[in-house]
Amino acid sequence: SAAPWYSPFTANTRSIVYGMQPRAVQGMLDFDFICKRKVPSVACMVYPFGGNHVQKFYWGTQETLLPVFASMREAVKRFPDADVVVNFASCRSVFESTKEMLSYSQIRTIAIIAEGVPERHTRKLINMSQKANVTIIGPATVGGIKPGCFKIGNTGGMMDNIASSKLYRPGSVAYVSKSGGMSNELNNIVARTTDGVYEGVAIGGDRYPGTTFLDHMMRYEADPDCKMLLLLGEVGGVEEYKVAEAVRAKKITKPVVAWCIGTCAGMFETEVQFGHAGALANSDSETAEAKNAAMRAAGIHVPETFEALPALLNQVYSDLVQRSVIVPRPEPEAPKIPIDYAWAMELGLVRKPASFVSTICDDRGQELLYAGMRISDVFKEDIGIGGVLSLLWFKRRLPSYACKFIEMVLMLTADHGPAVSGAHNTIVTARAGKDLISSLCSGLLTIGDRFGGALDGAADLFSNAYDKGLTAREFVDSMRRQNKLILGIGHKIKSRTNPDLRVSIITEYAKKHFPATPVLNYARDVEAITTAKKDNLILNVDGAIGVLFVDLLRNSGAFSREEADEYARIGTLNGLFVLGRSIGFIGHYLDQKRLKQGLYRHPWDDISYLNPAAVQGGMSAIKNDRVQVGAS
Ligand code: Q5B
Repeated sequence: SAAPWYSPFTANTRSIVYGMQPRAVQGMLDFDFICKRKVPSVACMVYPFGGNHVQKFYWGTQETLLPVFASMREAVKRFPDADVVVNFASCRSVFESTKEMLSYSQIRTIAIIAEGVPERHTRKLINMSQKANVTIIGPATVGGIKPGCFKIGNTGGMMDNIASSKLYRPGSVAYVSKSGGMSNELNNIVARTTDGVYEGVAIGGDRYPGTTFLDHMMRYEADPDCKMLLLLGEVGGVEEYKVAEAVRAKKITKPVVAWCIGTCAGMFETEVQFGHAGALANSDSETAEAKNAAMRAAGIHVPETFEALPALLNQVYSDLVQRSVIVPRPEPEAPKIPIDYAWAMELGLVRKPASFVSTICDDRGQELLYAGMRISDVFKEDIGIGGVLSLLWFKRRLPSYACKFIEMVLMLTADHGPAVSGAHNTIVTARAGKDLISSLCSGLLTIGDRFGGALDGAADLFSNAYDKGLTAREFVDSMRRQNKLILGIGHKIKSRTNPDLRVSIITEYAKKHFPATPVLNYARDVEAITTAKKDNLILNVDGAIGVLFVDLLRNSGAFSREEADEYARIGTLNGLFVLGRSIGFIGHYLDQKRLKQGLYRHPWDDISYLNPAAVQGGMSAIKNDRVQVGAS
């Protein structure tokens, strides 16, 4: 059954929130939850941009979805039980949107939050709402609250505020004020001096509020569950006189406590415009002093000062209790308030082990930090890509010769033509129509012990043999005995007679700038033995970089021996080849795309199709011939 006229908000009230205001909606749902409402007070939202969709909210500690409609028409059609609209439209669009809301007969109450609504618009809306018998609260208001039933938007502030003023259960005192901020103060005072708030409305600070003090006082008078009325007026306007008149005429018979703020205005030599648009006394009768006196004369309980208001409230309340007009109810257990994790963190109330630990880069502050170095300093100090790599890989600045060495490595390894395994795969993948990242990954996945990924292995083998004190000959022999290839030795096309200039460049640089190169020297001794066997068993580019990096880690003074060993162990050095060669692979990908190369298919004449039977029989490969299954 429909709620009585004096009670626009009940525990079953359903509303539509107009505007994308997730914080306000969450506040309303949190309020509902601690009031133990059965269904959320917000049925849906209306947001004209972005189409119909759903938004996620908390219902207590669980999550729930609320529909968002692009039009008011659809919202009212889908939720015919929604009779309240909380209108968050801006002052520019609030007139049109409220007009539309007034055209739906199911809407009985509209709260207008916007400030700065043109007075001519407000007056038109008031006129229309009166004809449609719709209650408008606002404009320029936070709204209102009815404990246990309904909270308009952001009224009451944070949930801890709401809980400390016991707004989760009804009391006996209903108030009306202009200011939303002051209504928070009233919530607090009423909770401390009486059995609590029954309902509170802030009508807004504009000169023409949608509903007046008297409108709400008359509702409270009619509502049997409300036992005591409280009015917080302010300087400017004559609304308080209307309430005084209603009391004098016995239209309001319940005890009223009232105070009109702005009594300090008399201390100023000229008229003072207080915060609200309507808070300016245009005549003596509009001063707070005059209005307080008139209300007192009409029989309203008016304290001498605002500070005396709590005591007076308590006195009037106690009298009602004594006369059994109010029978205090047992205090329910204070509800547990679910608190957002982010907020609890900020308050220092919770902790949790982080899922990730990260120590190299911090993007949270105003400036990005690489291992603690501000990105602006990275450029100011011109540390180059070698410096950036040393920060992000080693978490420290390395001496400039080391940064230069890193940059040389990246430049030397950037490419070695289209024939090498990785570039070949990148090219084939690009020609299969794949994108840059797929083609790059295809090339990178080729890198391993045999191609380009021998740096870590070489560093490990050579430095271990060196540390054990094996002679180069003993090392080579022990590898042969184990039937193992020496990583970092050997090249498909480079040899003693066709030396790899990349190796000469990087080793010459190291000889000149590194404090010492013992592992490189050892590798050179090994190379002398392997090249004596076969001309192409040179210290190759992977091997040279691998052993030189060990020398750098061990002798630069930037790392402890433990750190140096760890970096070699965890795959750092292959990372150098991967990083450098990515430049070339991307180049090959772009080259193929530019050349609009079609799908690659390997030619038959370059594949030996061998008959399995023939292979078993020890016959040699049959080239360029179709294999006959079972043929001998
Ligand atoms: N023998 C590189 O082999 C290659 C031996 C060895 C002892 C060895 C081979 C090898 C270790 C892995 C390594 C990095 C496959 C290479 C790179 C980047 C690149 C690539 C580019 C770029 C070459 C002939 C005889 C046999 C073998 C013996 C060979 N290697 N003995 N230690 N390491 N090296 N990879 O020429 O008695 O006749 O049976 O695996 O360091 O990837 O440009 O292409 O920038 O992109 O095919 O530079 O050395 O020689 O296998 O026919 O062997 O020498 O046991 O002896 P080959 P094979 P035997 S740099």
